[in-house]
Amino acid sequence: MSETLTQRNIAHGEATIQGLGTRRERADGQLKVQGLARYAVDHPMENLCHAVVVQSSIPEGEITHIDSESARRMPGVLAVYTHESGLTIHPAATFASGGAAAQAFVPLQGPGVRWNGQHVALVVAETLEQAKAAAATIQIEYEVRPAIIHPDDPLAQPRPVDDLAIEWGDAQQALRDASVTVSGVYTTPREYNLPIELHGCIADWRDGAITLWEPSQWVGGARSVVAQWMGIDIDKVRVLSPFTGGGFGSKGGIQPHSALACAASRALGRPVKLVLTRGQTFTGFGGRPRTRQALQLAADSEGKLQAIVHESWNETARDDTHLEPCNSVTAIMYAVPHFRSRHQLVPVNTVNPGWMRAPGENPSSWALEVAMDELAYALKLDPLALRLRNYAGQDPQANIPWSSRRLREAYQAGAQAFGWAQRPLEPGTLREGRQRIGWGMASGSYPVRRTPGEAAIRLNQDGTLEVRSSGADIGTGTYTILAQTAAEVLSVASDRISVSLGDTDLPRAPVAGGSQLANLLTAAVYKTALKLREALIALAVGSADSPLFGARREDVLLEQGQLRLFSQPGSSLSFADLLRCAGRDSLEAHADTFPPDATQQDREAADRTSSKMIPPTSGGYSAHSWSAVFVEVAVDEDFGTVRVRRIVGAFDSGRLYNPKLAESQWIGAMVMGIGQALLEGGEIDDDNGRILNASLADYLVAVNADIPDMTVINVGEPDYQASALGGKAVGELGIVGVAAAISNAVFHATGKRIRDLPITLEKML
Ligand code: MCN
Ligand code: MOS
Repeated sequence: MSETLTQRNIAHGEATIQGLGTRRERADGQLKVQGLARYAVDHPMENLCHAVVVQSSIPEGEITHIDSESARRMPGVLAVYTHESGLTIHPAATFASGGAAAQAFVPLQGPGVRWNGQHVALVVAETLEQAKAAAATIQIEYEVRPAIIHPDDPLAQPRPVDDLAIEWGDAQQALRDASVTVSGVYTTPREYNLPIELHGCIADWRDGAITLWEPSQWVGGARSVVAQWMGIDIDKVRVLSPFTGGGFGSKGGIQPHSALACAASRALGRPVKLVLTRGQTFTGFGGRPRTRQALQLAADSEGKLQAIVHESWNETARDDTHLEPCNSVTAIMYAVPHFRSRHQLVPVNTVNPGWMRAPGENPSSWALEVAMDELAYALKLDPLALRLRNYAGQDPQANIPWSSRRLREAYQAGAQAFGWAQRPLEPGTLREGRQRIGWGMASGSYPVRRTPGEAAIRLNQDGTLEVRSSGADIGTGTYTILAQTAAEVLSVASDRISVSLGDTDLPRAPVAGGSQLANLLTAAVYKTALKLREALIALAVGSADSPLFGARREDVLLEQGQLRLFSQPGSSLSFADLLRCAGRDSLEAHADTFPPDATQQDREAADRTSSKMIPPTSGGYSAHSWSAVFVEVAVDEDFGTVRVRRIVGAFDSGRLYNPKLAESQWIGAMVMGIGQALLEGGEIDDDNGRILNASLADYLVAVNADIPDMTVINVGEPDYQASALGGKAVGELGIVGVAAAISNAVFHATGKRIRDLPITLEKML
């Protein structure tokens, strides 16, 4: 820290505390940019060997022969594993069945192939180069069977999802009676999670126990899956993930390649490193599935919604289930008297799709918010006015009040910052030379989940504090906000507080998924810090050698890392001195946010299974974050290229624990939304199910040059019905609605309605 900065912090007293609500820099930021943060596969290990995965080249059938003889004879090769080599991996419970594995698939347990790019062999060698060279010589023969590549294949067998059948009123009748109706079919392609850090791990089996360095959004879940895969007791598994270079959902459940690393390490008695190549990540795990939504909206002549009818599907794997709940926003966004929605799963020959930032909410708002735009034009109404006219004052599905809904404020603040009032109603009227200009908007939301967790804080002999939790920081800011939480309660400068995360030896935490972790862990740490505070005061007044001995507890105060009496500003005692007077090496507090009647089993389950995730409507209020997104696009008349020129997002995520980090989450998510709208889409060969653009050169994500002027506005206020400290969901909210706002802006520019993502230039011509 520079001299001047230190002096300024001292001069401004509480600036050094940096409690909740402060725009504190990322605590791990310097480590990351200096290369000092150690990622899973960078962990130094003696005697490490390297594994390379071989993937199938057919979408459906059976392996009849694998010729791995020459690979086995190559220099440095330690083993080649196939379905014939007896590497046993047991199935583990998946998220879809309340567990924590991303996929039901366990590799190398049989000759069957269900998708192109399935793991079918593993080569382990002394060096990575040797393993790669050997893997390249493996020859596989298949008996190929007919595959179902596209959900529209007449042989596909859609399965209805009863849990997602939502209905109130008589929507069909209302549709027939309404004066204005619109209908459309809205589709999204396969989209892929492409965090910068590849999926890879180091597995180290020794003496009947395993340690796994694994980039993870949830070490607790990963540990329980590894125990199931290996058929060992959960106490024999430790998973570490102090740093994760992004996941966007794909590291929420541990993926099957990690089972291979664990099993190979056990078989060889050596630590094994296995990293999927970027290409292999497209089929080693799934991103967002293809979705299709047919929507019908009906309104009266005033623009009051009368009915929404919604039919949707998402593709899933043939032997597995990934549910993308396409109606999650459709059912709650607007006040509508008649509603009907049905969702189906369509099994195809693909790796099981998975979570990708706002699974469900993202496609749901894509379709709904474009359809609302279409309805606005049909009614000759401003799209924002239409939304305000149908504002839902309470949750129309659950029929309970919102915990808070500052969506009206988001509309207003966003519209004002954008200059929405200047927008001409007619499409195709704004232009600059050969550029057609368009303005579009959309709303978004994301639920607040309330899963419990635990935390610990330790005061060390030297007066430093350590906050401990197994929860993850995947680039979001967990390290930073947990230090801020403890800093606030204990009145200690946040840089005197270290935070340890991402290790199953630390207190239990649920998945950093569903944008829930910040609320849960700040609450757990807050409670723990209060407990530690009480313990410090008790020690100060109860230790004979303490200058505060004999004082009343309520007269003692914590200030700037010291304890003192209210009445005597000069009477201070540092934490380190307190420990010394009390003859203690350290002092530790534990607390949790489980309900008081939670059993040991409940506590364990929360950290091992997904069945304990608590829905947004528990507790009598419906808790969601809300957003309004406004976009300006320019569409080139000659080339059909669409550029986003500016984007304004206004967000209600309740109270922000660190506005700087929350804003950067919203911005990052809006960037991803721009990629989704204009660039991203898996190209799948309909003959063989191969992903044709499985590389970062061919699968385009938004880069700096695609990103315009961005403005984010916070309209949230503390919401203590939603969470203990008043915050709501942040991480996924920012992507929701962005693609719809861009499509709506494209229509406003050109009069051309694009209902099929991404909005590429050939669709514009
Ligand atoms: N925050 C805040 N105030 C709140 C809530 C959150 O200031 N009321 C800030 C904090 O800095 C917190 C961050 O926002 O660390 C995210 O908090 P939260 O919304 O609780 O999300 P999680 O911590 O559960 O993180 C997971 C979430 C998800 S589900 C995806 S997907 C996603 C996302 O975070 N993936 C990401 N953001 C990501 N950001 C990065 N860099 N990389 C990913 O893979
Ligand atoms: Mo986020 S897709 O819920 O990990």
